[in-house]
Amino acid sequence: RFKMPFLDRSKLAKNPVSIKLFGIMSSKQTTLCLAADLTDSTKILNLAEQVGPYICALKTHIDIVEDFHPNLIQPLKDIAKRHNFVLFEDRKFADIGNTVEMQYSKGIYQISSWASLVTAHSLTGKGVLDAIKGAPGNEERGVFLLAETSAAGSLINDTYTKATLKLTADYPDLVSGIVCQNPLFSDSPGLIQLTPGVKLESKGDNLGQQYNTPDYVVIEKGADIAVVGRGITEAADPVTAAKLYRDVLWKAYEKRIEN
Ligand code: UP6
Repeated sequence: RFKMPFLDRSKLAKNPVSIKLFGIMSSKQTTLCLAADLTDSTKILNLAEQVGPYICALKTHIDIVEDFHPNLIQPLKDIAKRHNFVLFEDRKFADIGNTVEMQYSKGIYQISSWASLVTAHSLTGKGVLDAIKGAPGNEERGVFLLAETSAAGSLINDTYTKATLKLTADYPDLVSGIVCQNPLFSDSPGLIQLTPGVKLESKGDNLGQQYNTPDYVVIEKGADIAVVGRGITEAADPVTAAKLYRDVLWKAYEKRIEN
């Protein structure tokens, strides 16, 4: 678990999006990434606008949007710019490089043209990263590699996790950080630990999601950015919930760097 403040770590980061993220986290005092897992474009835009002040990143699963039209992208980008957060498409690329290059830059979503951040599995090895690195699109791009998941019964084992970290080391300019549940990379403070499966009420769902509380993931498990989806989207008042998660997560971060 890193005790070094984000601003000091940003000086050690090599990926431009992680440098930007560390800056946003410090200036807005938020480590909250909203998982905007909604299937309606207007609802996504409204939520993004309302919680914008409290988040450092907005994570999408763009392929679940039922009324998707490319027109969604510009207003989303405008909101992200106005509220100073990063657009993050959780595509979890996992195919051969050539296919990933097309999935990342082509089709109706053209992810590389708007998402500064994407997730990828390390399963198929370096081809995924080479593809994302070389594909046309935004100059500014970063990848979060999955080294662990929050899912019960996940097939990822220790060898896979370690090999993922090794792969990361070969792409310092491209990889922003790691999606994981434990502090795995104490030797690389420039990387960001992104931890999903976070909820104040840490009871899972009926499809294997496992939750931990904000305090636990930040203080005990070293999360830098916490991903919160249903804890916010399904709250009676999502805006109040987002503010609450932001406050609790930031206090936990301050406590971690103090000790
Ligand atoms: N996510 C996980 N666990 C992982 C990786 N990614 O939950 O190991 C993603 C899910 C979802 C979000 O795809 O978008 O984080 C969690 O949402 P929730 O808070 O509503 O469970």
